[in-house]
Amino acid sequence: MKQGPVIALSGGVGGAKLALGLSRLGLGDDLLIVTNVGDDFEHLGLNICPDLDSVTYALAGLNDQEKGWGRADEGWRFMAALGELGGDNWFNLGDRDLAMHVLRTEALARGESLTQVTRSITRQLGITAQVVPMTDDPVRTMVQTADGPLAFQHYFVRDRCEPVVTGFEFEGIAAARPQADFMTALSDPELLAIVITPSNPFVSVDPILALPGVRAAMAAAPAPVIAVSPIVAGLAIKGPAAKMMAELGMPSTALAVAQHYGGLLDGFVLDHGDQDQADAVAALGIRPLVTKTVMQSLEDRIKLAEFVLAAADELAP
Ligand code: FO1
Repeated sequence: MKQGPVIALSGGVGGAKLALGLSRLGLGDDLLIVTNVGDDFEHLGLNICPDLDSVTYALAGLNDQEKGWGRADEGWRFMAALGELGGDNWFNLGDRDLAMHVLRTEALARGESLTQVTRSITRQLGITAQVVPMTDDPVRTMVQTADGPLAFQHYFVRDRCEPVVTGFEFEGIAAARPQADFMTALSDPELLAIVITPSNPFVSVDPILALPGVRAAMAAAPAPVIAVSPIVAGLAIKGPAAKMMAELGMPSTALAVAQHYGGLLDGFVLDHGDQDQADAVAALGIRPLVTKTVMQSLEDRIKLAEFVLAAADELAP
């Protein structure tokens, strides 16, 4: 295993799975997981950061594998009491998960940055990889729909991804500064790979790519950029990516995801089920990389992570 920094861009569930695989390769704090904050929102006076929490809980082995978000062995007495008191209960906050939101909200109110509070919490949980927000500035994903704009969690949770999507807007993105360690790692001559995890391209990865200076820094980076398709045989493993693609007039295919990322990519990982799209990916000037991309077990997560880094080694200039 060559040593050197590896950057992974991650959203929630799918990204967190590959992030966990990468974190088991002995990279230590050479692994930098840059996480989307566009899903973040203030709710009941709490600063909620779903993608940071999905990655943190996954790496700490605390995540609920069925739901894909929040903690395992969770209790819902807070939610029950909230309901009794007539509180806003469309967004489920588990009793143990609540500690994360209360601690983070208190730290941010004290003036700590999201980077700082995330570093304290991940260290406390024994996570050796670096987990950072994509920026410490406020960015909020708004989902444009046929009936007007929706805050992300209203679209995703309250309205169960049912509204028809017409586009996205990342409020605050123009003034947002990419997180410092992220930009430093992008210009590190020892950088081994930039991995775009199989998260939702539109609402998990695009916010990171839309940060001023990030695309240019990725293009100039010495390391290959490899994305893992979140679409397998026309379906998203989890979440609304395929539905969004259909509503945006795109085919819900792995190839369409490769086209969406375009010239940014050196390699694109397809599942065996999409082998037939490999030539079309190659025609884009992107190296098609075919393997099993569906991650059910920890073994799957580690194997896919190894595959991606081996491909990066091969694609390195
Ligand atoms: N997703 C849901 O579908 N329903 C929920 O009630 C819900 C609560 C929740 C609480 C904390 C948290 O960190 C995530 C939560 N999520 C919930 C998932 C969240 O909406 C998504 O993980 C991301 O925003 C998209 O990846």
